[in-house]
Amino acid sequence: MKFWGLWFSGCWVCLSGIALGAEGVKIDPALSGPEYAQIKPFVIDKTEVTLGELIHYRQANKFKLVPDYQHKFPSDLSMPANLVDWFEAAAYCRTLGKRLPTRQEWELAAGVNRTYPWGEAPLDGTRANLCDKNCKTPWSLWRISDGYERQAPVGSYPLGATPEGLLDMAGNLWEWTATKVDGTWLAYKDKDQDRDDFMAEVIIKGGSYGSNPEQLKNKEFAKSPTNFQASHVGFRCVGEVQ
Ligand SMILES: [Ca+2]
Repeated sequence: MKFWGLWFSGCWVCLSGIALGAEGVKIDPALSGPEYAQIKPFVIDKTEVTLGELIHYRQANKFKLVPDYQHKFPSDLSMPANLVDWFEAAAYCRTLGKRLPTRQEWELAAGVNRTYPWGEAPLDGTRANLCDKNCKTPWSLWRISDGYERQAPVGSYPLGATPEGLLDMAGNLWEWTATKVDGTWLAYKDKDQDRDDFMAEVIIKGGSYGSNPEQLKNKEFAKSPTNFQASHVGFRCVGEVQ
């Protein structure tokens, strides 16, 4: 137990020094075209939520930390939070007065009029963390190195930013949305969640360190069961603008 205490006291030191995903970027949907004018402006986290932020949240909410916790996560607290199911991600956002983005909000933030978050320039190891030569799969891109086999610290690829400054919208981790595969919104209901919601599948966006370039395009998506905890799925939150 002493080890855990030491580790977490170190965590607080680290927390003061990492880029927090809570730093937000305002998106005005109307700027993307009149067809989006019905969507209200929103603020979206600049980065994926970090491991440090998730640990802070779990400590504050007295989550029971299992003994193998450390082994499931990398020790760098600026890494993106992962192994987080949809409900915990939504609860985290709720705690901050925010929520998970809808698919449409996420795509507006990534850019509906461009191929990648940064525009049309082809992918290389400076713009996103994807399945490069370090990835060691049959679809690895042997001519590209992004420097990481798996996750990278959030914000490691500034050349991959959107014009507004959003980072890792392509790659690093897939990101939860609040949109089910049938296109309807999945509401987070704290302790009164509908039983069917635990069996639902939602849209995830952006691709991950294990993805090919096609999956990192703004319009692409995948789907995931809400109760899935995966090392390649993380999240960021959005806040509504008053
Ligand atoms: Ca991402």
